[in-house]
Amino acid sequence: MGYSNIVILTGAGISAESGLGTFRDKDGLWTKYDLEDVATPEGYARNPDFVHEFYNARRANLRDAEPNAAHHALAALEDQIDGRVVVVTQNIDNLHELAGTRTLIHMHGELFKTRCENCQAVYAWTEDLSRGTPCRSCRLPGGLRPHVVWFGEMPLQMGEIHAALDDCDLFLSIGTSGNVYPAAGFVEEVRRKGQAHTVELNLDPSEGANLFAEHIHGPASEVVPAYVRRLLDD
Ligand code: BJW
Repeated sequence: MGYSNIVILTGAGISAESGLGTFRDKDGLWTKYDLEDVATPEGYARNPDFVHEFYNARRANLRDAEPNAAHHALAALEDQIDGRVVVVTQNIDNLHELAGTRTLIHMHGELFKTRCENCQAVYAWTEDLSRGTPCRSCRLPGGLRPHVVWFGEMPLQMGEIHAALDDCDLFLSIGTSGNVYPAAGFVEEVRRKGQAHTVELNLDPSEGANLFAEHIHGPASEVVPAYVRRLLDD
């Protein structure tokens, strides 16, 4: 195989076995919450307290979560392969970095960060947030929101992502249902260039499964370490 430029897109499925819920599975977050209420700027403007409660509960969950074998395998791949590995995650959890992944793009933001809508400061935040929490930078209350990307907002670091996709010779998509753009369009972007092998590793076939050249179905904690071993053995 001998790949030297690998881009790996990850989604909620890679963290499912670490105890963090997915969105669109049968017990997923979007079966319990209306995404219009908790994952849009309009929902936040209507009821900021409700949105803070939603993210406070997810922050509390994340404080107890640990990376699983799939996160560790991707970190080992970056360490051991003779080439470049870029992980682009849609997840707002910190499990890739806890496992040791270094080249990481959080395209949908980070749960353990907050952003001030008054002064635009972004900084680490692992505790509860509320409307009254004053910003550490400008000191004003009312401006702190989760540093996450909601529907209708622009995902982060898109220039770096497109550059990595342009150069890659292997594109892996792990644990994502392929419902949310622009991430769901990355495989087509890679295919248009024509130079990369594309592989989906997911519990079930995703929305865009037919766009991938190779499919490996099963729990991420099993299929990802096995695939990484294959890459490192070649
Ligand atoms: C396992 C497993 C195990 C389970 N092992 N696997 C038409 C075309 C193009 C775009 C659009 C369009 N219509 C609308 C849009 C825009 C919109 C969009 O895509 N909407 C769709 C619903 C159609 N996109 C946006 O708005 C994005 N911004 C944008 O496009 O900006 C452009 C722009 C903006 C302004 C002006 C001009 C242009 C932003 C999207 C933001 C998404 N945000 C969320 C919330 C983030 C914060 C938070 O976490 O609360 O991101 S929504 C949610 O979905 C979250 C996720 O990152 C994202 C993707 O979900 P994911 O990871 O795929 O999870 P699931 O649950 O769907 O799937 C899990 C999978 O794992 C399943 O397949 C399982 O089988 C599998 N699995 N257990 C392996 N153990």
